[in-house]
Amino acid sequence: MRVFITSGRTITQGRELYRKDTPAYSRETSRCFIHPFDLLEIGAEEGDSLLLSTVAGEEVFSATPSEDLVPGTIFIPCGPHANAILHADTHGTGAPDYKWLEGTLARADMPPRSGWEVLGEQGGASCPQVPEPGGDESGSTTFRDVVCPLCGCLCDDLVVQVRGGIVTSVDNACALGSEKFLSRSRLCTPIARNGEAWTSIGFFEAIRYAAEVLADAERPLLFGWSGTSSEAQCIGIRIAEEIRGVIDNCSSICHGPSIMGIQEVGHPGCSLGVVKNRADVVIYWGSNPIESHPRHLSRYTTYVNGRYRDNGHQDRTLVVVDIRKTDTAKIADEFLQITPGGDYAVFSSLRAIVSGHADVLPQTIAGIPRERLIWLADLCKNAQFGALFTGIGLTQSPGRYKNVRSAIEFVAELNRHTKFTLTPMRGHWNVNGTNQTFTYLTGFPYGADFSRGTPYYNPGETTVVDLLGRGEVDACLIIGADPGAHLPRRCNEHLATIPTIVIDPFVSLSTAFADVHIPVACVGIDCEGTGYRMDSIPIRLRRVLDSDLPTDEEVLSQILHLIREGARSCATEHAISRDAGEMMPRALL
Ligand SMILES: Nc1nc2c(c(=O)[nH]1)N[C@H]1C(S)=C(S)[C@@H](COP(=O)(O)OP(=O)(O)OC[C@H]3O[C@@H](n4cnc5c(=O)[nH]c(N)nc54)[C@H](O)[C@@H]3O)O[C@H]1N2
Ligand SMILES: Nc1nc2c(c(=O)[nH]1)N[C@H]1C(S)=C(S)[C@@H](COP(=O)(O)OP(=O)(O)OC[C@H]3O[C@@H](n4cnc5c(=O)[nH]c(N)nc54)[C@H](O)[C@@H]3O)O[C@H]1N2
Ligand code: SF4
Ligand SMILES: [Mo]
Repeated sequence: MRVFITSGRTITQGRELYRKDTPAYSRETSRCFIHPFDLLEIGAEEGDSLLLSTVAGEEVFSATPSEDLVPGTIFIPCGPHANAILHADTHGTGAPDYKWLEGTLARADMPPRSGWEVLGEQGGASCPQVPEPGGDESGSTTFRDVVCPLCGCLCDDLVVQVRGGIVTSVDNACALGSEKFLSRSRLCTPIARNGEAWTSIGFFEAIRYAAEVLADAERPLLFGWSGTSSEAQCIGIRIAEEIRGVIDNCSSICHGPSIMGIQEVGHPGCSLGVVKNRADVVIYWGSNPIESHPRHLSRYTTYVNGRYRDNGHQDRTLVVVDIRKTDTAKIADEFLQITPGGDYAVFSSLRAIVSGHADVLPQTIAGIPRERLIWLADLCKNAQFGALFTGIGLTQSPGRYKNVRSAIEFVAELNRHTKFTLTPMRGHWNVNGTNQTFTYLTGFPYGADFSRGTPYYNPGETTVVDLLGRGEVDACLIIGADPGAHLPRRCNEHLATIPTIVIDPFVSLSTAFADVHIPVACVGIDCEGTGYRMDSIPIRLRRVLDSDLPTDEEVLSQILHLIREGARSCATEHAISRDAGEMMPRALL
């Protein structure tokens, strides 16, 4: 049976983000949501194994019936299973077809594989079990006004309880944020891979190896940065400049196309505080905040009272546009179900309506009746203050940056009549920070290539999926991202063949491809750092735990220092010593 395959966030997938080494994570990322009619057609039931095949490969999933989908459509929670069947073509934009794949569906006999098994086939090796951190039983401390280092909402009202060196409870956070604070999947010493086995090594050795590998590479790539502080990002950019490498961040696969749209037609943005105080019309388009930014509605939009909105959601109209009836769609005042990839046509139609040309439109546009669009255009035009929030349903589907460009042009048209703004629903807590620091230091928001000595930027060429997909990179540093879980298989297959260094406080699926994994203090939990909220407001993250681990800033500074010292020994000629070396004294780092 032929099917259309799309992928995205679920609450369970988000809760397990910091436990990707557990069976619970693999169980969630190997589910596929499917309409009951489709299950009936192939004679399968809930929990049965289904084989999805595409041009890139095949993978087994477990069936979960869902009437939120249109028949013929499959939804997969994002992770290693979805990406095992995804090709690495970005159509010159940097963002792969996460939301738009065609394939076939059949029944299967074998159960779904674990994440490690999927990556094993791509050349990875599963990480050793990490010890449970045990703390002393010293008294408990309560930290208030703690900032959550998970999503672009950067909620700053958490209350965190610490006892015996571990976080024991988190109040006010959503399920995603709490689980990050509570996760125990942490490494405490660097590990180096030796075939299928892992050895603990010292920090100094690990850092020296990283410096040597990067200095020796012809086409090194430094990727990630959304999960770390802006201070660390700035040091990363200096390393890239020093080694004439490419530095890219998660934007390229995420809201990079939003930035491309903004580069063409500008950004009618505002702070979230303005939305909270003024907005009477709120639209989420290709975005499902109930599962991706769970407190967005209660802190900034629909459910919160504002200075000019005394009665929270009674004063506001909530509209959702999506291809599925998501949990956000279910609580909306109006839900418009659009056919996949239909956004450009719908924004163009809305612009036509607002500028007085409704008569030229056909009866239905991308599955939405013309009358409904006339209603939506009127609602927006008559708003006192409107806020349009755009998700990656727009940037990872056909049209990409043109969808966002068209959305901005619609908002510009509305601003002839009223006040309307547009804000991309930025994903990671500091992905916006990457765009701030990258633009400030290189002139470009992501994908900055220093091979010519001066920065060069071309999405689709100097972006992570394209560089790895083409097999162009000969060494990679991964920090604050997890390609093992989140990039198309072809990219990981290439990572498996080159020296790869992972800097991450947690065990990640990218550990599977690491020659060396350097654990660090986690920003917002073990150390401070600056992050930029989705509306570009910088917020200082706090520290709640004492940690002996070096910070990202310290490890990167040391790598930069060694590179500048000319630490060009032949990393390729002699393998690094596997003896557990001394941990680097803090003062030296
Ligand atoms: N639980 C959880 N939360 C997260 C993350 C996580 O991994 N897990 N990651 C964070 C990150 S990195 C990001 S970028 C954000 C993303 O947050 P969202 O933007 O909410 O991400 P998705 O759920 O991937 O996609 C949003 C919606 O796009 C819809 N969609 C698919 N195709 C189309 C289309 O053609 N048109 C339209 N209009 N809609 C379409 C999907 O049905 C989906 O509901 O979430 C952040 N929060
Ligand atoms: N199939 C499918 N795949 C997708 C998507 C999809 O919709 N469908 N969405 C895509 C999108 S939008 C994105 S942004 C990517 C997700 O992008 P990724 O960046 O891969 O997302 P995470 O798994 O959250 O990775 C963040 C990493 O940062 C680490 N980290 C946390 N705190 C710190 C810290 O203080 N320091 C350091 N050094 N590291 C830290 C975490 O342990 C984790 O390994 O996935 C993409 N992949
Ligand atoms: S909404 Fe985002 S920032 Fe706020 S608590 Fe949840 S994960 Fe953390
Ligand atoms: Mo993202």
